[in-house]
Amino acid sequence: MDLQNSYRFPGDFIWGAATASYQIEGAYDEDGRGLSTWDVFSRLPGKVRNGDTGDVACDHYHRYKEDVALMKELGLKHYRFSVAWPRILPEGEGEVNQKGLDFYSDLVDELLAAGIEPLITLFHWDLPQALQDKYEGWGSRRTAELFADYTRIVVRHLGDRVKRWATINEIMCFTTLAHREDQHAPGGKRDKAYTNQTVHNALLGHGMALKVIKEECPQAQVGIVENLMAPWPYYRTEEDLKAARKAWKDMNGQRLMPLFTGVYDEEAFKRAGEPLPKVEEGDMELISQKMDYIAYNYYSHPPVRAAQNEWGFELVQMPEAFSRTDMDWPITPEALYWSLIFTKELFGDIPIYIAENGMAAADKVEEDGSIQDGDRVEFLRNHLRMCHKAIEDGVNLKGYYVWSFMDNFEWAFGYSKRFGIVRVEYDTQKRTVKESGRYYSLVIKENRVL
Ligand code: GCO
Repeated sequence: MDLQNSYRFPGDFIWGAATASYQIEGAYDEDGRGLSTWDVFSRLPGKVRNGDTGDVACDHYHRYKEDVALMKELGLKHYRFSVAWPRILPEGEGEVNQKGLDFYSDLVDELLAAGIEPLITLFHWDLPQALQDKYEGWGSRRTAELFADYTRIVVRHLGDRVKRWATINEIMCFTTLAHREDQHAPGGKRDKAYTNQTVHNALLGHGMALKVIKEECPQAQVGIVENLMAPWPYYRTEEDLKAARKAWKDMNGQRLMPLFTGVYDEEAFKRAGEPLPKVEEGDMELISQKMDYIAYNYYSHPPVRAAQNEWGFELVQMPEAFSRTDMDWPITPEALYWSLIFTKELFGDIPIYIAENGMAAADKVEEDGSIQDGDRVEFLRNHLRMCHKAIEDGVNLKGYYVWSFMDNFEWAFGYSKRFGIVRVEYDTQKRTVKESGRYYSLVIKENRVL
């Protein structure tokens, strides 16, 4: 058995880890940072488990040097993080906060000095509260325009050193989940017409920002990060495969079809009984500008099988005892493989990054202080095998960023869920590399699944 050559990845494969500003930075009112919608939402009673907030989080704002040193120790070559808009523009527009820019500039320098290449997400949900108050946030086109202005400021400042950019992370979470389920900031249940308009305005913001980045830095690699709905064939039969393909297109269509084709899938809206958003002239051209890559966050998805109903498919619910993460999400690596295949079928050879993948586990600290998170090791191994298989089958998968570099504020779940390959002790801010961190480190070093 030639271990060295089994599950080996291409030489230029991107191995990284990901985080997001509100989840790790803390220092919520320091150095001129304005409030974000998450600062406000997390303070509303009952919205976040245990009343947790991101006020301190992992205190990364003060400890970024230590964190970058740890990344280097682990051999990470790439790091995805997000910039907090309210650090740069406390009011969302108008006066620029130099100290906010300095923080990210120093972070980028620290990373580059450690041989780690940054991928910056410009919006990972922490909208300046001022824009929510003044314009209803993403309910208004104005926010899309201001997002482009903010993007220009950040890219002018960091674009000489940062080559990879993601405009927006997971549109559904701060639009649909926020306004239908009231689970995410800014919250407040709204009707479908409003919700669909927030999705459109966010897509527009993506398009406007992409244009700005290309104007400022023509060489930059720019894309968007979407949470992948990943229906996959329950059985490997032609019928189930056809059903899964259809389900995949239907479920991701609201965002991926306009991004790739410049049109909304009217049929899909009709079937779901949903109003199409109001679109102005030129919007769809902006939204569908060519991206350099598409990035997915993938965690879990049930399979589908063929069904005699109006959809042509039905979801197969996994049994209660099926293996699940600490979020209660079934562990379904096969779904990732099929989504990569369907992307190739629908959108051709556009480079793909997995911008997040990982699991929450109820980690236990052993007596010797170590964290033997074998469940997370197994999770990573099985998902990486699927990535490898997809590449073998011709998919242009270019990179993988594990979620997350360290335990952090898991939105409505507060600090109760741990996704890190590094443990954070919140009372002391002590970092400890978990077994999964060591495993991932070795994967990177050997460029193969171990
Ligand atoms: C997400 C987010 C992350 C989450 C992770 C785990 O994009 O949903 O980008 O912030 O923490 O997905 O739920």
